[in-house]
Amino acid sequence: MGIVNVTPDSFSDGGQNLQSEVAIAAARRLLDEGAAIVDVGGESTRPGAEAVPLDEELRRVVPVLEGLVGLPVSIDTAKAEVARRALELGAELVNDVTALRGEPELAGVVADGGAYLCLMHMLGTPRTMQDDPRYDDVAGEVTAFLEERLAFAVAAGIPEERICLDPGFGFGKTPAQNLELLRRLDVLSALGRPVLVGVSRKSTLGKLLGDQAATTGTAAASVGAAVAAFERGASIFRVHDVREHVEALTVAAAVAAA
Ligand code: HH2
Repeated sequence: MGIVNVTPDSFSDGGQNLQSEVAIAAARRLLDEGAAIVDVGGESTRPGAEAVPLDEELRRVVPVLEGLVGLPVSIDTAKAEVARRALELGAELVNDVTALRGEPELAGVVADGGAYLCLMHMLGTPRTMQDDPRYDDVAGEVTAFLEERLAFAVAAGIPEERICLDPGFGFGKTPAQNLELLRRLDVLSALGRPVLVGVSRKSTLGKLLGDQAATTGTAAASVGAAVAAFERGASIFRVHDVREHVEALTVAAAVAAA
């Protein structure tokens, strides 16, 4: 899954794709590099980010979605109306970092549109999530949360076969908690739904490489984390650097299958 952030303030690529023609070209490039789908988002969820009003989010993403009709697209939104417009324009998957807790109507939009859905774990909100997050057992608690959200989504009419689960790296987790969650990803994989991971360029990676003030990580560090996630059952990788991940994961998958 290639990332296309149509925002002024995303943590690693903010402002790059604000013009819709630039975002459309970026999305096409990610697909050429081997992405199976591109995830278009108009609201940053980086730590401390403010919510974006509906009008502004639509203004950012609709022209990009119009330029990608016929191509495999996911919409990264927690807003029912943004998802509805995206599905009308051919998006196949709704990637909701609030796991259907943001807007109750979103579940019906996904069900009625016959779309795929990603449910992600987050502790708190982007504004507050990095204020001293605590867990007794991070892998168990994240898995229990996603199991409950999966049941909620199914009860709202979304077929279970259309739902993937994401532990939400960096969303209310310290670097140590992110690493433990990654090491114990098999606990989430055991639920039997496809696991999506978004570790790409996240600050935990930069901190691991020695910069305690890092807000991003490198492409090579991201690939290392993705391979570790693959080995623990992840099958969908939300990434900025598609070519590097496709190459590395092709090799990791060949080793697993040999
Ligand atoms: N991470 C971000 C945004 N959306 N969706 C899922 N399912 N999983 C993630 O880990 C995830 C996500 C944050 O990364 P990015 O889009 O690069 O930055 P920003 O939120 O600042 O736009």
